[in-house]
Amino acid sequence: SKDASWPNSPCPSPETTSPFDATSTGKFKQAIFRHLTYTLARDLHSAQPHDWWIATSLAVREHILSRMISTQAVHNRDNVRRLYYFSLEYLMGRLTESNLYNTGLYDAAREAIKDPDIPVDFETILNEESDMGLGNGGLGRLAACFLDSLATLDLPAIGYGIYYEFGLFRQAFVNGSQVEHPDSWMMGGTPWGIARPENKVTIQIKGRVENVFDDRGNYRPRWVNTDAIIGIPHDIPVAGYDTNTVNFLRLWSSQSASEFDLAAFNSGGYVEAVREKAVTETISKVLYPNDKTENGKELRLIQQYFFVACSLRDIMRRHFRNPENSWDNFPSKIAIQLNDTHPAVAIAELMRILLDEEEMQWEKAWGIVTKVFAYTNHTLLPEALEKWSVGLFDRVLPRHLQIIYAINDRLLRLVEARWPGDDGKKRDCSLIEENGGKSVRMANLSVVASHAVNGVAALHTALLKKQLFPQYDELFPGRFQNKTNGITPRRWLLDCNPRLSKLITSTLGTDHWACDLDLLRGLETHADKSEFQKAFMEVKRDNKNELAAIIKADCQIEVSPDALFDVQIKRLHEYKRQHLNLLHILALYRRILQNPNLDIVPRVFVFGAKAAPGYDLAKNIIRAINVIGAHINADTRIGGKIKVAFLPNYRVSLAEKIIPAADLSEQISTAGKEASGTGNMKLALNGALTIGTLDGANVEIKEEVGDENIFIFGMNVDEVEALRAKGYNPWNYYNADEELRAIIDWIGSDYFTPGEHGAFAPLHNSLLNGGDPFMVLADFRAYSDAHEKVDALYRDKAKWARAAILNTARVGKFSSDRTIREYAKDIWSLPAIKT
Ligand code: B1N
Repeated sequence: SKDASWPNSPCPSPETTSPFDATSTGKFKQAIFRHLTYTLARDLHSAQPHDWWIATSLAVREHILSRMISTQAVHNRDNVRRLYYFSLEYLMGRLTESNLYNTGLYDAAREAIKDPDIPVDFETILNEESDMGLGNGGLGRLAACFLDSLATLDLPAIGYGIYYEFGLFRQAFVNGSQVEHPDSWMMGGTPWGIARPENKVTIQIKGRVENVFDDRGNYRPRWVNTDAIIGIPHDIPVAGYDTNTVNFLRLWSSQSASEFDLAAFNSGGYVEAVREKAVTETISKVLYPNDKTENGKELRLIQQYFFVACSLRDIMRRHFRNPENSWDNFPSKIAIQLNDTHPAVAIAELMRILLDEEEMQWEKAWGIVTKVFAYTNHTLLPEALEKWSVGLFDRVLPRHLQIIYAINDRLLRLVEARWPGDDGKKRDCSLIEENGGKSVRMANLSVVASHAVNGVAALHTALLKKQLFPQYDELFPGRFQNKTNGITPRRWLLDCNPRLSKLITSTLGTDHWACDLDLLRGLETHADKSEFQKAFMEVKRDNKNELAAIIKADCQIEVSPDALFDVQIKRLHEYKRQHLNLLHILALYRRILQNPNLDIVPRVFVFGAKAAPGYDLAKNIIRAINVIGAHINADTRIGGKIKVAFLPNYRVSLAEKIIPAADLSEQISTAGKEASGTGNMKLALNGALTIGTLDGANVEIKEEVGDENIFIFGMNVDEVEALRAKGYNPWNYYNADEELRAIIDWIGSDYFTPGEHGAFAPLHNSLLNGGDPFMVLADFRAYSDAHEKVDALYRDKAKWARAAILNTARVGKFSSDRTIREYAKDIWSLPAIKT
């Protein structure tokens, strides 16, 4: 199968190209000092902790790069089929530690850092790294877990996205309110991003379409008067765990193409020209911080188009530089996965290239497009389904809008053939929404142009077919499928919880569980042994002590590891119902005040959550938790039985500290609203029990861990729908439940904010007069009852330990390795390539 004429042959082996053998402590140490001197120009006296971090990172990086070069050489030489993952978000977290683990160099590095000439310890060095926070939440973190699994499974894959100069904002609290600060994660340089100016591409935007016909009467539109934008790729290597495969993530930064606009320069417009340049460069400046909230901003559409247009050019360059390749084998070499609709404009861009530049016939072009693209839907929430007003779309991408109309014409003809005269079906299927000013429905475009569409958990996929797209499920039978999300067991157990990892490895007698997570089932037989229970809970206690120190440092709150750590960590959103958690905290607080001898298990309520900067109600909920929490923490009457700690600036690296220390995992969304959730999987894997609704992947977690090892409460999807149909009125619950009424009145009073009237009026109002859209009141009593069961089980140390162990033992299904194997087999037809 090897093509000797291909220039990269023969492939050099890593052993011959690696500049040094970093596997020994001595060699690793040499590399650190070499980089300190010759890359950073520092000596031992001037080196700062940040320099030691860069030098350490560069020492692992050279090891990884030699493997990246050989992996890519084999992929190119053998002209392999590749998966291209298109995502506007990658929530990578820190890279140095995970790269050390994945390459097996962790111990060598830790030993090397013990050198007396290095004045900082290993942990301090690793803590120097800023999170690479180029995502909002679950969707962006899923992309990062997928990259880890793709490389680990030796699958040829490249991620494409934007090299945002500013990732998700840093969060601080001022008087309990969220304040946003820019996340300048690149400041001081990052050793993991490798600029590739030689692979820059130029793309076009805006302008207008001239309707021209060629001499045979064929429509040959010309897209003219466009603005040019240059994209510069930056590659982040992605090393698989325990394998030589190194893939990469290619992120684009924007540059102005008009740098040498001599006309402007000569006419005295120099400053204008440079200002214009700055505007173009804003495209890759900042990640939009809106998790599922409408934006519809022009810059966002430009970001989307910019990165997919650059990426398609890059894919074409790679394909056509092999003389054996042509458009005919393009779909057999290339699979593109759309991470939600954010990159869906790629569909129109590939059609434009094929029709206008390659002058291909429509049917052939459409055949290529539908073979290449597949689409993952991540939400059913109507406010998160992307729609672009036709006017805006026309201004930014006039030719693409024409093509979308042309796709729609053919689609509506298909619909007419299938359901003659049915205007309702046409309205449902159309790519254009006609109500309230025309707009383009990106999800409809994505379904129509993809050969496979998937939801991210079984329940979500069922609802996708039954509620969101029943018309397409009928029109395109078999197109919809489920791919339940997963998490990488490397970052989310092996790296973040070394104590538990060590215990698992010594118990199972193998460390292979990190790439075959079903092996954790081997722990089931130990779940009843008191020795093992003791060891497991000792690990948990040590992790809780570590988190307690962070809570002390970041929140100035003293907490005890004897308390039950009750954790809710996720974006702040009404549907996730952090306010339901708050109602329960207030109920407990009130019960203790009314009965100071009340015998409850002491609890620490831990929160981590960022609110979208423009989402006022979410910000009000943050303030309420902080202010009410501070009041409770300061109340000496309750003897420290409950504490509330809202950790600021929740992010991947903080999650890695919280998750190993959690006893209870809050997954309490209104049934039908959370597509999957992935934090639920991370917490269960680390031995936390879930209190949750039958929503998203909670349903499947329950199936795996067993009914006795999870606390399910509240309405299911059918009950939510039935109640909504019958007419939901929160006042009925308010009036019928004395305790609920008291705590809601309490929130509505100024008790917690003396001198400040109506501080929590937005929250209070949303629960009552606002109609309580996420049915918090309807689920309150069931939630409170479930917490009593939690309390009872926690008192029985052996029973709790058993349940916690069985959670860890039984969630192997939720490895992203399993998820990626399913995508590779059912959607991508992607074989592994060992290099
Ligand atoms: O995607 C995750 C799921 O586990 C979560 O349940 C789901 O809420 C999350 C617009 C989104 N869905 N939609 C988004 C993010 C950013 C944005 O601008 C929507 N995120 C999810 C992984 O499947």
